[in-house]
Amino acid sequence: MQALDELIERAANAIDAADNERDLEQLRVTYLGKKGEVTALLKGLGRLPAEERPAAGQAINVAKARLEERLETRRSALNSAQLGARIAEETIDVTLPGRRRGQGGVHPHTQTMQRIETIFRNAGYGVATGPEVETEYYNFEALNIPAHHPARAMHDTFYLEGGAYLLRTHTSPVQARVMEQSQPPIRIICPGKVFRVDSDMTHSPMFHQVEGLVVDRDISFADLKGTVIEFLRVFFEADLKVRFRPSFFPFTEPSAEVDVECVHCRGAGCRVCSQSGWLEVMGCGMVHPRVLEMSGIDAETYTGFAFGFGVDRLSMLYYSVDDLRLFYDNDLRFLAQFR
Ligand code: 2NL
Repeated sequence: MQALDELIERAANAIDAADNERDLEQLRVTYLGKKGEVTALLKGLGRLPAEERPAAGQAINVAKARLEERLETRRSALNSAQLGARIAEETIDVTLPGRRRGQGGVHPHTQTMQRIETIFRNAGYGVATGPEVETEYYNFEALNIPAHHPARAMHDTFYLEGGAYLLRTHTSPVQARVMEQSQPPIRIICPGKVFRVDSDMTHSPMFHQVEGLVVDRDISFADLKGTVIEFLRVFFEADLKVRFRPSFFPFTEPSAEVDVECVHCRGAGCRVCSQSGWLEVMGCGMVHPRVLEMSGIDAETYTGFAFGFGVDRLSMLYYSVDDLRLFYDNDLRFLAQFR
C-alpha cells in the first residue's frame, strides 16, 4: 500500500510537470500502459494471499482512475494554454489602417504635352494625330525631302521589314495628311511619338514632338513670330527674350531656328546653355510652296507657317532636369516628384 501511495505521488508530480502532450502520453504509457507500472501491480495481485486481494485490487483501481483523471485534467489544461497562445499570436488588429495601393501619376512628358495642347487649344488650334508607322511618301516626299537628303539615310530612319514602311521621324506626315484632306483655313498642332536611329547620353531612339501648322490667306512670317513668342511666354511662364536665327529645312522657306534666353541663368551664361545665355528650343518657317501644292493647296492663294519642337527638351528645361535618361528609367523616386 505504501509503494502504491509513493507511485501515485511520483506519477502525479510528473503529470503536473509535463509541459507538452508528447511527454504526457509518454507518462500514460509508463504508468498505465500494457507494460506500465500500475498495470504491473494489477498483474501482481495473484501473488497476494486471497483475503488481501479484493482490498488491494480496489486500491489499485482507485489509484488507476485517479491517475487517468489527472492525465485528462493536465491534457485539457495544456490544450487550452496552447489554444490561448495561438489566439494571441494570430490576433489581427482591426484598427490598423489598411495598406494603400500606390497611386500612379501622369508622366512629366505627358503633363508637358497636355500643357502645350491646352495652350494651343485656347488659341483656337485643333489637335491632329496620325500613324506612327508611315510611308516614305508622307514622311519624306510630301515634305519636299529629296531622296539624297541626309535625313533619309538608313542610319537615321527605322525601316520596317520589306522597306515599304518606316517609323515616322517627325509628326509632319500628320500635317501633310491633314492638308491633303482639307482646305484652308487650317490651324492644327500634331503631338506624338517620333523615332530615330539614335541612342546616347542626349538622344533617345523614341522621343515626343509637337508640330504646328497654320495655312490661310495672308499668313506672314510676322504671324509666325507672334505665335511662337506668345507660346514660349505662356509655356515658360516668364517674359524670356526670344531670337530667330536664319536656318534651313527642306519643307519651309524661309526657315528659322528659335532661341530663348536661358531659363536657368536668364542670359548670364551657365552650364545649361553652354555659357551662351541662349537655348535653342524649336525650328520653324513659312511652308514651302511645293509642300502646299503637293497636298492640293493653291500656293498662289494661300500661305502658311509651321513649327516643330521636341517635347522632351522643353520638359527638361521647364522642370530643370539635366539628364534625359531620368525620364525613361521608370524610377518612382524620380517620377513621384511630378504628381
Ligand atoms: C524642328 C523643326 C520644323 C516644320 C517642323 C512643317 C510641317 C509641314 C510643312 C512645313 Cl507639313 N513644315 N514642320 C517646319 C519647320 C520646322 O521642326 O527642329 N523640330 C524638332
